[in-house]
Amino acid sequence: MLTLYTAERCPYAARVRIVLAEKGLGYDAVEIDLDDRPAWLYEKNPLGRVPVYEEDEGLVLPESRVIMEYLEERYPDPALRPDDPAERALGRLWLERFEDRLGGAYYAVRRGEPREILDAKLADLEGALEAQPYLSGRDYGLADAGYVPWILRALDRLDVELGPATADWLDRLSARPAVAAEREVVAAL
Ligand SMILES: N[C@@H](CCC(=O)N[C@@H](CS)C(=O)NCC(=O)O)C(=O)O
Repeated sequence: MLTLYTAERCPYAARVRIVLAEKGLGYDAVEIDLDDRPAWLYEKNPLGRVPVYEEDEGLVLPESRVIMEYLEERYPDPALRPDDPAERALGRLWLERFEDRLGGAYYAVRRGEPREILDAKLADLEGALEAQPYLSGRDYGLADAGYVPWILRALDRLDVELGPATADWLDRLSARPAVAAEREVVAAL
């Protein structure tokens, strides 16, 4: 049995929900009220953050990227990493540089700061997706799952405009049930 301590509004948790759905893994979702977090959450993650992934056998993992990569290694089929080592590395780089390439600018706008930096980051994303269909290259994978939750929330809450290549990427991702389910979560927030 798998459990995910999660919050619908949390894009980091959304990354993990997408990967679990892509892998066809059933799990118990424990929704955490982020404004009134239970004390026991700190026993599972001393930082008190979601997501936290737990297996009945005892494994408890916080940190969305660590969870995504664990799920990929533990349940390699269907693969969410390209076969090509260079594309794998580029996918990892997208996740490693997430704060710089999107997250930092997104949260700055959420805090009420000017949106120029976010617009510039979205322009960079557009440039990358003009050159290749998915973030790591030819195939959909962890990097796409790792960015799309913020794109969905930026569209819904920050009224951003996507360039044509990013909009096409989002359409392709949204055709996947795992991402379509997250679109519904965001629409209902
Ligand atoms: N680095 C963490 C970030 C997780 C995170 O920031 N989660 C937010 C909700 S989206 C949270 O739990 N915030 C509560 C807090 O920071 O105290 C990850 O990748 O999982």
